[in-house]
Amino acid sequence: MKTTFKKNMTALSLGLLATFASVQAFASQADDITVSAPFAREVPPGAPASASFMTLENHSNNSIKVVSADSGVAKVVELHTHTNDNGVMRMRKIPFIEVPASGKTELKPGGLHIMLIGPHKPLKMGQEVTVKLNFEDGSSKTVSMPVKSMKGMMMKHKMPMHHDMNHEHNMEHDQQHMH
Ligand SMILES: [Cu+2]
Repeated sequence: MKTTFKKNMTALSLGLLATFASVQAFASQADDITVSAPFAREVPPGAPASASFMTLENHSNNSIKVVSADSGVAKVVELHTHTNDNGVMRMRKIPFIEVPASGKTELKPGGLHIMLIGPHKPLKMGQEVTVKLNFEDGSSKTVSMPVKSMKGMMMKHKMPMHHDMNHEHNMEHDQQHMH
């Protein structure tokens, strides 16, 4: 269906093309991704890093990769995942975060996340920060999100429902919980 539409488009004037391009005809990967429930983790002064979490939903029939991210709040921004190394949670940098065709990828504590290394200032609950997601096709999406405290979430971690929130981010960096 898309192919037919594109063929027809070539017959149209450049002016029309420009008009359509801004809508749906040549949807970028950024247009095909919606972001829900984004937030960044509150960190105290001097903390080596924070992280951003969100759910990415892909509305296209092709898988889409986030290949990098930027943010004004930290010196370095990396895509990370956690691995369980004989019971020790470690995180490592990964080259991309993939969102399957017509599927969802959840970035959450203990799993995939966007690492905000070297925050320029403490991230305080109630602040709003932005993180820019860069996709494989060169398009990007700027996501605005609140800063949230994870202390409440951490305290619930003995409940089975919240099992996957056990593992704080900085375990590899400092081998201890932040609070
Ligand atoms: Cu990390």
